[in-house]
Amino acid sequence: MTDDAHPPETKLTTTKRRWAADGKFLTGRIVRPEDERLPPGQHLVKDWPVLDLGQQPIIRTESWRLDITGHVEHPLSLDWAAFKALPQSDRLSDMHCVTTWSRYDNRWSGVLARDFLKLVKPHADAKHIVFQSYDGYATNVTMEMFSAPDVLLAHSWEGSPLTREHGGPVRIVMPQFYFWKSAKWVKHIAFLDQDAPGYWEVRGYHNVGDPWKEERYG
Ligand SMILES: Nc1nc2c(c(=O)[nH]1)N[C@H]1C(S)=C(S)[C@@H](COP(=O)(O)O)O[C@H]1N2
Ligand SMILES: [Mo]
Repeated sequence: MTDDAHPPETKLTTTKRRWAADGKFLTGRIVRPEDERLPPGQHLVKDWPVLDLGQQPIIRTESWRLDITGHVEHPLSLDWAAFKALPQSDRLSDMHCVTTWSRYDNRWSGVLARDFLKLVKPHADAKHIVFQSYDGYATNVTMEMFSAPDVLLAHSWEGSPLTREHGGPVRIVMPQFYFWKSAKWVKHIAFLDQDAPGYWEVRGYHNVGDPWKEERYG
C-alpha cells in the first residue's frame, strides 16, 4: 500500500468517528493526583486488545524497510539488519487507548527514539514528525513528544518479537500519549518543518492526545 492510499471505512472507524464528534468518555477530571497511575476515564485491562483499521499487513523482515526523509542530515532507508545493528534498549511503560482501556507494565525492546535521532540528525527546523505505516495509517507528533526518554521504535514486547496484529516487525511506542500515536507497522518517518495531521487527527481526534488532560478529541 502506498503512503497516499486511503484506508477504507469499517464499522469500527465509523463508530470511533461518531464518539469523537459526541465527546464520548470525557469526564472533565483533568487534575492529576500525585499518586494516580490511571488517567481519567480509563479502566485497566490485563489482556491486550487489538485496534487498527481492520487490515493487518504481512511484512516479512526480509522485505521490511524503514525510510527516513525530510529535514534531516542523514536520510536513511534501513533494512532489517541495519535496524537490528542499532543500539538496543528496553523500556517498561503503560499504554492508554482512547477507547478507555489501559494496560500497565509493558516491556518493549527496540531502538530508543533518542538514539535514533542521534543517527539521523534532524535539522533545527524539523519540529514535526509523521509516521506512515504499511496499512496506509499515519499519525503526527512533535519533535518534543518524540524526544521523550521512553519513546521507542519497538520490535519486541515481553521478550518476543511483536506479533503482526500488534504492529510487527516494528511499531512506534509513545507511552505518554493515547496509543493511536503509536503507529504499528511503521514504514516511513518524515521530519517536517510544519504539522501534518494523520488519519485520526483529521477525523476528530486531538492533535496531541495527552491522556492526563483527556485530550481525546480536538
Ligand atoms: N498502522 C497503524 N497503527 C496504529 C493503528 C492503526 O490502525 N494502524 N491504530 C492505533 C490505535 S487507535 C491504537 S489504540 C493502537 C492499538 O495498538 P494494539 O492493536 O497493539 O493494541 O495502535 C495504533 N496504531
Ligand atoms: Mo486507539
